[in-house]
Amino acid sequence: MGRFWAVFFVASAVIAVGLCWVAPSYGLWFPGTLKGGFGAGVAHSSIGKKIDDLFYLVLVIVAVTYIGTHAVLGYVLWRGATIKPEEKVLFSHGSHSLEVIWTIVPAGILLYIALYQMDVWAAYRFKEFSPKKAEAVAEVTARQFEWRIRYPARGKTLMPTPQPDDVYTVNELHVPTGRPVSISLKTEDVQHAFFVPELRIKQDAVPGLTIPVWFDVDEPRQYEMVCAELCGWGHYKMKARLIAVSDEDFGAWKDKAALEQFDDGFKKPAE
Ligand SMILES: [Cu+2]
Repeated sequence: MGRFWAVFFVASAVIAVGLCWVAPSYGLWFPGTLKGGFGAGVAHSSIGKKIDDLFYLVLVIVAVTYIGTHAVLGYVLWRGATIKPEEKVLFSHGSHSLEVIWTIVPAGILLYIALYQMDVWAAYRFKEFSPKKAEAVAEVTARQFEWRIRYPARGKTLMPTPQPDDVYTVNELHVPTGRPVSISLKTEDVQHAFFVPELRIKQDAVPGLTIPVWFDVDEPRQYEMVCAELCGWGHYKMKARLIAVSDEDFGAWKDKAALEQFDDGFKKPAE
């Protein structure tokens, strides 16, 4: 039976690494465009790519540790299972130097990760380090159970309070691609979380706060936008779309949306 467990623990490590290796080609990895091969599910924002790099760094460290510990575990189990009756068994009360090593090494690794990720964290979360020219494109207000979005009219800047010529959408956030933009995230009731998996952008919406969230989108297409905070019975319904389009299309969409919104049914919109 001892041999079984020795093989089991070594095999589990090999299978886990193998699964991680092939998962991207089957789309069982990060959410993103499925192109097959390694790198499937690439992030579609610049900060998302940096977050993925951090993920891979941690994954490699964890994988090496995991394989190492399982190899040692397998070896010890195998030796125990195959020991001959005449062989002497070694009794040990622990090793002080080993204890010191496996305390200092993980502490060093943790410290390294903590320092290494600081730039990404700062660029993602701190206003001073986020792109200065990120245009405030919309105010996104979460409520049970939908997203209400308010945009300034074309050529105007987003004001903290609603303006008469603002444009509104529900569950559809339109943004231009290729440049940093920001949204003002709010909630009308409980705590929600704004999450666009393919951009790796996630931010809680906290009652009483207006939180700026910046990102850029590299490819014009539709992305899934969901609520990532269990916010009530209809949480599952807070599935929306982030529609990224080129700069010209964004302006044109806004004009069209404004015309439709302010159409009073009497005067036809100008051709
Ligand atoms: Cu929600």
